[in-house]
Amino acid sequence: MKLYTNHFSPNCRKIIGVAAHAGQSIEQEFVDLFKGAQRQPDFLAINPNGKVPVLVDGDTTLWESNAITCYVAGKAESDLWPKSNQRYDILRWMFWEANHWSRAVGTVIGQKIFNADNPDQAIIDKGIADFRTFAAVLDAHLANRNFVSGDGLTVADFAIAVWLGYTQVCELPTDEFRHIGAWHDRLNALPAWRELHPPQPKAA
Ligand SMILES: N[C@@H](CCC(=O)N[C@@H](CS)C(=O)NCC(=O)O)C(=O)O
Repeated sequence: MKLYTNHFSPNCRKIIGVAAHAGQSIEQEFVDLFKGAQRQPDFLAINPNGKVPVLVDGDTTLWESNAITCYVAGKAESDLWPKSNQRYDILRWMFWEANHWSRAVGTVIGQKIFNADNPDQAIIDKGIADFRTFAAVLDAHLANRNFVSGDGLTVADFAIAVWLGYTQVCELPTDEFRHIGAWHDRLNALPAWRELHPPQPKAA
């Protein structure tokens, strides 16, 4: 099983965290996004969108990080992707993550990391405003539960929480949301989570 990945990418990091927690070994091939490797013909042949992550496992080629995350947990027969109707609730939060949460934080990452030499403050402000809107939804949801879906950890926790690793570099106002903070502390108790060190701009 090979993951085409980049360590700056939160969408890649959610898969690496899930694989580590589920005990699924996964080979990693670095794709240099800063040098445009994602737009080369050999990469476009496995993902015509020109984006990481991409997973290749035998005859299976998958793009879209949340699909890959479920595939990896499923292959490991992990409770992170339970074989029950809870999957629909998990998918609800994965779609929420893809449509709202990741876009808010991703907007800020785009400026602070990928446009670090010339960031657009108006775009950053919009991303932070959107972050506050959706963080309020997540915070209320987590007020009386330990994890995003059901009673235990699932792929949804990894998919959503990975964006909090960018709190410092993106100056996200996460400390305004105490239930999110408590949930993140629970994740930080997990070795597979702690090993996903948040990336720093220009660090690599
Ligand atoms: N919805 C996709 C988003 C993939 C995505 O935006 N990947 C970014 C890195 S996080 C990327 O490859 N950016 C490079 C580019 O767009 O040129 C997923 O969840 O996999």
